[in-house]
Amino acid sequence: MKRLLAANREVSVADEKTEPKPLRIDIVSLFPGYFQGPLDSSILGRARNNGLLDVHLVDLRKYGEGSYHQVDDRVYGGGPGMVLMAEPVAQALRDAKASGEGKAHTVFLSPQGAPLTAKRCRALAEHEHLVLLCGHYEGIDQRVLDKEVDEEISIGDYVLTNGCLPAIVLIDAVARFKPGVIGNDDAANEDSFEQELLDCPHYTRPEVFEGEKVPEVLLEGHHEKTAQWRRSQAVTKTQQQRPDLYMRYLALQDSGLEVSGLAAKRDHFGIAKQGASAIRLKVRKLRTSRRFYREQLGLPLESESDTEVMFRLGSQKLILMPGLQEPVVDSPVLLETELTSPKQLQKLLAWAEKEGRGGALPQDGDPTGVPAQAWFHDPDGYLWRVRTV
Ligand code: 9WO
Repeated sequence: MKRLLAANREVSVADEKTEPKPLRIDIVSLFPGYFQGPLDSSILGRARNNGLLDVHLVDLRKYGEGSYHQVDDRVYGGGPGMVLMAEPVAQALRDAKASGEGKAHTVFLSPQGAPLTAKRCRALAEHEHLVLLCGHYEGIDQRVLDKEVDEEISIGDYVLTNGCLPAIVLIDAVARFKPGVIGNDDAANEDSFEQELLDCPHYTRPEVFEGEKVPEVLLEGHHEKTAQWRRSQAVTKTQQQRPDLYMRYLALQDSGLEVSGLAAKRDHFGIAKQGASAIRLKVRKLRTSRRFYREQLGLPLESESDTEVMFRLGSQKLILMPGLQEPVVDSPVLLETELTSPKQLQKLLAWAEKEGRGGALPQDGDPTGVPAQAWFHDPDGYLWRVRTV
């Protein structure tokens, strides 16, 4: 890391033209004091010292009306609480936008915003000037938002007392995508979220801590085996902790050429796409499963007896048989089917979300539209991905 930094500095002295332009960030808020610690410390502090980040604080209070510098007023239509007035916010934003050289991109941090993701951070890092608007009280007059804000972003589904902490979170997450900020230019790209998986566990000295050893594979110095182990740890962790991300990961690596333990397991059982003519699933109660697959999923029944129920699943047969004692925990299969109507998907989705067994999947084309894809664990724990046609 040290060597890289030194090298960067040398380059910038030797050839000023190749020096990257700093990302200018203007933060418009009522509490400039919020930003002191986080932006001065650690990696963000260093990025500012190295000229990679150029942060300016804009005190909204200075744009207030009258001798009290009033910035808020009561909300039209009644109800408790105060709202930031359009005029001071508009003036502050316009000044902030004009303070940079290039075109500014203005972001309002709010619980009503679109989720902050790695993808969004990467896109934000491409701008040369960001203006971040931090709200306070119950919100901001909508008219100034409509006029002056390019994008409304949320860092999560909770309400805070103001938008300053979200702005800090955004700056931190975006800065990591600026080459040079985290030393290694590739580090942000290698990050787990870019690969749709959570991180694997890490270990350092000593080899034994309170009786717990570092996993053997990490001590062997075998790079390929280490990479494989990390990968499979990441997959398992993602599956257990974030089934939503896990489903996205499966969806994205549809080609199924993974060598991880899980993909191998999936292969072994045969997923709908991969050749096997029949998939056999042990279930706890034949009747219950039959009803779920028949009614909730609308699978066509092929044949049935006291000991077996056979459905058609695409070009394959899905054969249910009794014998499962407990629901499966890490589903060994990914089953897929197409639903006949958006209504059916909605019903399934409502059930899955209520039971905490699944959710909607992002659409390729239109992320805002009615969901056309969902995932869930069926009553026996088997993993499904369903879509409408
Ligand atoms: C306050 C409030 C009080 C009663 C009923 C509803 C209410 N909503 C709000 C509210 O949303 N206040 C916000 C406070 C106004 C904008 C700035 N504030 C804020 C931003 N809180 N939380 C965020 C935020 C921003 C980005 N990601 C997550 C949360």
